[in-house]
Amino acid sequence: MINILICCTGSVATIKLPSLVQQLLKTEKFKVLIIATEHSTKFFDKNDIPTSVQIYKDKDEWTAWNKRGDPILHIDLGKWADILLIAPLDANTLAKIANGICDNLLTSTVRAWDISKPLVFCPAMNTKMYIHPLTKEQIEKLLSWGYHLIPVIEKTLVCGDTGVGAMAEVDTIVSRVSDIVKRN
Ligand code: PCO
Repeated sequence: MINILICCTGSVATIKLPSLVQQLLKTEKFKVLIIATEHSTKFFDKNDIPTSVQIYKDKDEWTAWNKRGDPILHIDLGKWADILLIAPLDANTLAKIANGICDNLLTSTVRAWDISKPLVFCPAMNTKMYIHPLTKEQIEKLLSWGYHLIPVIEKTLVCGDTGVGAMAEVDTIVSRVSDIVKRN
């Protein structure tokens, strides 16, 4: 089995999280854990995620540690995972990762990631944010570290705008992730 750690952020594309988890489990290749940022929890109902899949949030980092020797969650989750999948990666977290900021459980786990293991990211954001030159600059930085990009697609977004910025389809993500683990 391959341990996959899904990290989701505050993009509306997090509504696809239950379907992403379901499709990954269906392949019978993956054990799944989730890190959800505070804002991402607005976009899914934890009852739509199988109970076998634990969901970690920021507060878990601080309840897990009281004294020397206690688990340090962002390190332990990184050690557990064979592959890290950030889906969706919103503009804010993309900017944080590109600049080394680690101010929550998700970004701390990414900051401590062993880059010899695969990290896959699926951006999702409004078209105006996506076409801003900052996005390209930051994505290129992640690519220069060997991280794998699953590009955005063009469609009518939840806000009504039509353009680039939507997260790749779940089927595309699952098949790319399967290819990447086969190669590693
Ligand atoms: C923020 N927009 C986003 C764009 C991400 N949107 C998407 C798609 C989904 C529905 O097909 C939500 C997956 O529209 O990826 O965060 C303001 S419009």
